[in-house]
Amino acid sequence: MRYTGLIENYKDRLPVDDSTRLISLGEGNTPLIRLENIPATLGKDVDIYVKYEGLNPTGSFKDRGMTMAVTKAVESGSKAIICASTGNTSASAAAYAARAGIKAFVLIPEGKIALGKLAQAMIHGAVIIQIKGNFDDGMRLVKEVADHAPVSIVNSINPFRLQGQKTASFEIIEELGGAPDYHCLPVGNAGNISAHWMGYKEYFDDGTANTKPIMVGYQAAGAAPFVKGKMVDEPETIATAIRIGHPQSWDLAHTVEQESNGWFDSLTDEEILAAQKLLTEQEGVFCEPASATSLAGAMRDIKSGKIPEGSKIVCTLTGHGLKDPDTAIAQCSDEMININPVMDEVRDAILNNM
Ligand code: AN7
Repeated sequence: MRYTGLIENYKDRLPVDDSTRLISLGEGNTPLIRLENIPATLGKDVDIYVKYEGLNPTGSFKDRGMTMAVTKAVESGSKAIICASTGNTSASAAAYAARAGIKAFVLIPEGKIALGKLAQAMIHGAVIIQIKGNFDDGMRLVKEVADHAPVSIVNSINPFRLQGQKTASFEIIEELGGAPDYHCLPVGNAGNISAHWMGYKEYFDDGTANTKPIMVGYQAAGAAPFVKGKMVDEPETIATAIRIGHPQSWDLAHTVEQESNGWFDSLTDEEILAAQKLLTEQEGVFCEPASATSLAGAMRDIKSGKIPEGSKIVCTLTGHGLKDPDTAIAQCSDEMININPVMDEVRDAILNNM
């Protein structure tokens, strides 16, 4: 049967009925790829899978939440949606609004969103409002303006977002035949880690899965409120997707930590970029910097033994590497070989680099 998106696939577990017009681009059903080369380099006997959410229609996990949020906005008669965004939410909102035939307004931090995401928001016809401030400023403004203009907020404070995003856990349990031992995610607002936990609990409570994973959230060192135990006013990281200092799902995320016996930790920008490159070079999987935070953290905790040998680990790769071409190219720019257009020089380039 033709796959037509996660709402259709899980309609018994989502707040829709037969009369709901579904706004879908075929999101969900993303690959769960078993790493074949990286585990050996860690010198540990572990089974690592990456859930490649970059293969959603707009290239990030946001589409899982956006299909639900926009479906419900349209159902309630809304003609416009609004979000603050570090990039991916704006790309997703723009695309789903286009699909629905409604307007999208997106507030983005000036100069701090990756090129691919900006291109997406622009080409889909969103109204782009750049602010001289960061994501947290944008989020504050969105909450304020929603009381003064006819717009539906589609940030993850919209509960339908988390409903859609919980389906990633359903897919993982179905593919693995049970929950993993550990599930590692990059954390910004902490909506996604909270949504995943909802999904795991739902399948556990109805007996579809016999266990629940330990949830581990990794942040960028310059934007790590959950590690510091307090809000961060000037968040800074190369992983612009998670350049967030005032997470919206603060309480939910702490509940996840307690209920799952999990933890939060942080990674430097160098560690994040190294994991991104390792994954591209060793496994052929290209994710954006923020996404590599999950793998970087998992590798560190596997090496130290905090995540024990014998574990089955899922790392969510939240967004596609093509979202941020500038950072990818900057990492590799000295590796290019420049030659004259003659065969000898091509041959030498090959033989010198075998
Ligand atoms: C690639 O687009 O907040 O912890 O405005 O784009 O659920 O916030 C993006 C977040 C991880 C963090 N990885 O997820 C936005 C935005 C990527 C992301 C996160 C984001 P949450």
